[in-house]
Amino acid sequence: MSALEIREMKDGFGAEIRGIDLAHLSDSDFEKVLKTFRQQGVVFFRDQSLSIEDHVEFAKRLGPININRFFQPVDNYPMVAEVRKEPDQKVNVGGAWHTDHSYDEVPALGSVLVARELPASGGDTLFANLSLAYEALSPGFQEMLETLEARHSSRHVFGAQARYSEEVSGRIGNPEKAVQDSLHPVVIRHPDTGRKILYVNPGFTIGIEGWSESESKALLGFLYHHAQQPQFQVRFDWQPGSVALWDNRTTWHNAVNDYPGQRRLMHRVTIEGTPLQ
Ligand SMILES: O=C(O)CCC(=O)C(=O)O
Ligand SMILES: [Fe+2]
Repeated sequence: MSALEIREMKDGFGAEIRGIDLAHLSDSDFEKVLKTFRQQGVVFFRDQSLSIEDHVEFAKRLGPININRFFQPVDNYPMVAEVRKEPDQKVNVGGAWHTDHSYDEVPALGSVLVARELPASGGDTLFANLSLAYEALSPGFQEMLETLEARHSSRHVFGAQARYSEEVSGRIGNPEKAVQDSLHPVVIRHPDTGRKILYVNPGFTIGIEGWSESESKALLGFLYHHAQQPQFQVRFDWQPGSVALWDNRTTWHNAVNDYPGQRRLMHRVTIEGTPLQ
């Protein structure tokens, strides 16, 4: 008998899964984790003791690994990205609402983030559910959004002209690889569940295709304001042994930067996605 226990955090968004060891997960428990993950968009685990190898092995059960071209990897583990903030560093990685990899033609499915070193307090991560945000809009407005496409880019964040790498103390590299833009529908369907998702984000979306800059700004500004409402969010307080698995299509995330003078170190493994529809 499995002791797996699922505690939903908000109706339809976010769940803590207890009573399992991710390093020794049976196939039937893995299926339950996968099902919950697809329904909830983000799932959390407590009290794990994953080695770096265990972390990679768990992520591989979800799909092929995507090696992020901008993040510094952990020494000898190219598949594991370091999300590090040192005590003297002011800006953190991911400290504003965004969706990882939306600048790619085929954006990553999601990531498994493992806490390695935490500040005494603070350093939570916020997640927003973009299906809930979409579903709260009026039908006529939803219909209009479904006719649109948006352009996404990595240049303004990871490119040579961007100041982000400097701000995060050189923890981001390879600016010459920040040359891809991609075009995605403003409303996508989740590849596994078919549920509709509002797929624009403040980090990487640069405009609505065919619209002027001011028109784009007005619409995106409204959508961001709408999606950032607390009823679409959950907040995760990291403890030693905590692990998060999020879906990049359904969710945004935002790493709260409220622990000045302290170190925070996370390990991230990212999983390849499938083409968006
Ligand atoms: O450090 C975190 O909580 C998340 C940082 C982030 O944006 C990421 O790992 O993609
Ligand atoms: Fe991120």
